[in-house]
Amino acid sequence: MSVQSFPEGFLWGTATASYQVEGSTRADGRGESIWDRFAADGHVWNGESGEPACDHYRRWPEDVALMRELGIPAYRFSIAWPRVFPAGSGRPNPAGLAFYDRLVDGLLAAGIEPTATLYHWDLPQALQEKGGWADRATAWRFQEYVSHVFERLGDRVKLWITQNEPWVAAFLGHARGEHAPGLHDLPTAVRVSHHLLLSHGLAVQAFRQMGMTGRIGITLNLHAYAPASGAAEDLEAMERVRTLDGRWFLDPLFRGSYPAGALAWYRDRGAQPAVEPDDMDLIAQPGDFLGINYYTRHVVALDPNDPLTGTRVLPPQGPATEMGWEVHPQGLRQVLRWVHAEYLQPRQAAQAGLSRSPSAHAGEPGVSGGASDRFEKHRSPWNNPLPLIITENGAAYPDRLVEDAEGLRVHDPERIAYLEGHLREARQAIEEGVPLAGYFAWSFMDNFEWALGYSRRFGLVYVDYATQRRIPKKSALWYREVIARNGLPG
Ligand code: NCW
Repeated sequence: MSVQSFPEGFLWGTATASYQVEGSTRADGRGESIWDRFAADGHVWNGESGEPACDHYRRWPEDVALMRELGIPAYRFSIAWPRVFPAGSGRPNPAGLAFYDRLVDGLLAAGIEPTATLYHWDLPQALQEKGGWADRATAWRFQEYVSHVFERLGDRVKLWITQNEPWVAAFLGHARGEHAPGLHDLPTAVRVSHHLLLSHGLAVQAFRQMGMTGRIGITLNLHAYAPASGAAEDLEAMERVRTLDGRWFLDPLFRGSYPAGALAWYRDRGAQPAVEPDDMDLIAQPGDFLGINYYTRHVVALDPNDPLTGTRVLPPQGPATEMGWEVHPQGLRQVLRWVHAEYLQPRQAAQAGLSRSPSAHAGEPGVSGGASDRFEKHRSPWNNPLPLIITENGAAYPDRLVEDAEGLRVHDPERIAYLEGHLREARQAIEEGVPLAGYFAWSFMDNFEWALGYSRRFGLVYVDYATQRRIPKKSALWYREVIARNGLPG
């Protein structure tokens, strides 16, 4: 059979996040998080919460064994800040970090590359009470927390993600009120977005100062866009929303400034980031990779009634997932190419023009980029100065458990088609010169889908919540083949 191969060294994985899978929200001294509070206040579908989720806190050995069986080379998990610092700062809780210590050792023993996200939305509630991410000081509390984590796990974790989807944390959490802490205040959301970026910069700074040998980057959620019509106003709406969502984070990270149009848009609405001297330099420090979560395309129309962006996203015309998100694999390639051309290439050109790079790791990736043996072995694509990694991509469908002659099964052809379509586009982007180094499917298993509770299943592995039994879906078996071949059937 012919195979459409991925580059040697391409990193295949699956992803989860602490609050979505762990459960045990009160075990071993864990503090309350903003999501515990948001759920307790009744903001989640059907009154659900992250308890017990997938009971991953206790069942992780079984989960790691299953990953191994499924041939998954890397596992992206997130660390719950309230386990490590129950009050957000001050005294660390040794039992909290001990959990991640065991998990990391268990993964390595199974030959699985641990990939840690430092913030996937579960802020300690104690810090929320002091202002949360709207308070600049939270970025420094984050730096203390992550420094402690680097100290303890940095000898074994070689791939780190600072912030997951800061747009979602800032705007869904503080302007749209759909996520914790459930605020409806645009000026707060804009302040928060700056402090999230600042916290990323402070984490990178600590990572470098501590001489860590892994790689660190941030993960953004990026959509593809199309205008609802050829009318100038829809084109303008599309560009505006691309700027408010994507460029709002990419420009500070890669160019050291917020986009002027977005600043003006927010200023007209009484909102602005509280930028202090040196903030932008901290934020723009080069990372070692950029993580991209891609799920869908937004077809955008002007909508003067929308107070936040003055636009709206049209309902999908074609196939959509159970999230109501349009299935648009071509958009993944568009996003990868766009980020590469608009942000990665200009930065590399600028760095090539400097006689000495300001960053210790930028010149000789794969050498000073410091990598585990797994990465060291491979020359490509990890030796690109700034590779991209798809840190999430996947789909929710209404999966049903069926019993046939072979036992319990979940047939999920739509998810397989979704993943295959997106992987074909990712591979095409690589052919076209995009330095894509890895792909993590969201998610390893069904889990707590935030405000939608357990009503959406993104997993490659089905979770029967009544028994906590795990049943690999057909898509998991399909993914195992893709990984084993390092490619798709031709
Ligand atoms: S909700 C969301 N997700 C899902 C979640 O399970 C995961 O933790 C996240 O990283 C799957 O991937 C991410 N993202 C929120 C996107 C919301 C888009 C809303 C657009 C409104 C205009």
